[in-house]
Amino acid sequence: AARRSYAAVDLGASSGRIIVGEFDGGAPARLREVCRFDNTPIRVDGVLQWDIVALWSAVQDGLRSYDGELASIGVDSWAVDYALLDGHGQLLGNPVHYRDDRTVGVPEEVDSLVARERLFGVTGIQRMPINTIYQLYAARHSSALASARHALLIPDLIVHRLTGSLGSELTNASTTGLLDQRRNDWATAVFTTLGLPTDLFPPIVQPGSAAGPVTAEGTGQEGVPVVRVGSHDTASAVVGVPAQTPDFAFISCGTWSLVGVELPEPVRTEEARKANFSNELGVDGTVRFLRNVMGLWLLQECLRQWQEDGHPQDLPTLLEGAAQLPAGPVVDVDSEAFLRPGDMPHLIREECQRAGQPVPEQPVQLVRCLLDSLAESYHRTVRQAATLSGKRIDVVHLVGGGAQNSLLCQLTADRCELPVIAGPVEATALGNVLVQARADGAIRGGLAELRQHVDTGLLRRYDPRDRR
Ligand code: LFR
Repeated sequence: AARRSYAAVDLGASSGRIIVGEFDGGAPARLREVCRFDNTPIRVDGVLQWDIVALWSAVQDGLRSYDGELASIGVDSWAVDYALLDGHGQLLGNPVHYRDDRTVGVPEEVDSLVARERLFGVTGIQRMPINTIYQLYAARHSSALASARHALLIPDLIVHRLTGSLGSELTNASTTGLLDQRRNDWATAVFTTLGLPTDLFPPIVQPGSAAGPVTAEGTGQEGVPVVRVGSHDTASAVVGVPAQTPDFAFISCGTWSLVGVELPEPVRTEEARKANFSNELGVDGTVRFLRNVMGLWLLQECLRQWQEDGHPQDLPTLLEGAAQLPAGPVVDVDSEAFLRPGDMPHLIREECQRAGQPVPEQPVQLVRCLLDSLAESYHRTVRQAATLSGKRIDVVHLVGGGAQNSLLCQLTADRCELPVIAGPVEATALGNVLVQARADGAIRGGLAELRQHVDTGLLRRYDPRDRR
């Protein structure tokens, strides 16, 4: 068969990349990185925001630099954040970063308008200050919102810039806390109760559907079709999980760690709500029943702080050292204390102190502490996901950047007492191109078949070590 190439534009909280997946009829897909760029949030007038102009320019440059022929382009990105557009489709400023402190105390305010039980019963989403619902409520009196005609989630914004097409892709819309999962449509009653315009977000569109050809100048790809993929990066990452059995748990490990199981139906029970689980919608009508765990953010922020303090650390050296240490103190990584940018080493030490644990002083001890703490949270969440959903779990797939961290993978296998299959690192881009290739007719089948196109050469297995 002729070779077909699909570009995944994958924007993460700390970096973006464009990866081209090539299919020539046989498995597996071949991935080729076209470009990679930093995504560095900026603070303007005290507000933490995404530098959307820089991101868009990087996407344009990256697409233009690709010299082959593309069958289509798909875009995925992090969830919950949105950009505002006026009636002419012009951007009304940068999207605010979900870690900005405008959401402090907001979930509690919203509780008094919509009961938590009811909101979970409608939206199925874990209560986190970062959710779109809380961000929008915090912004309800802003002048930007007053002059806005549309709100677009980040990948939908990039698709709009590429094609001019307006839509809210389903998987990412499900993370907002504003989607009625019983109808897979916007929860208009919730918008109204919160005093938000009900037509702010464009209508829901399905992953796998066409968004139209590229019309944007400066991309060198005018006319190439844009396909809506699982535009929530986690939705695409889980498509890219190389599962060989339905009985798997996943950890999509980047800036965040999304830990859970794939189900045919949501679990919106009181127990699930109390355990703060989310039912995120996936490709092909699947549900990711998961919890957001704080993830490598803790490590990224420690490294940033040490750099800022004039004591830059070499990560490989730290990880080697941390592997030699015995297990030490463990903190609750999901504490809101860690959510926003700050002096992470200090915050972790404070948390240890509060919990009456030994305080990790050296960077290497801190790294060991946060990796043990992540592994502990992964273990707890995998176990809860199984209990709350009744699903059996034989293996844990750890995908994303964290799959490169062999100490984290091993500690996870040890704590979960399950084998961990680590990789692919670029599962998100892979899931993105798999959905495009299927829409194009180059590959066929359901998720189980798509997953056969993962290159097993990219995987590494970690077995749990005996605990003495
Ligand atoms: C991962 C992710 C998570 C989401 C968080 C914030 O990149 O998309 O799924 O909860 O970022 O958007």
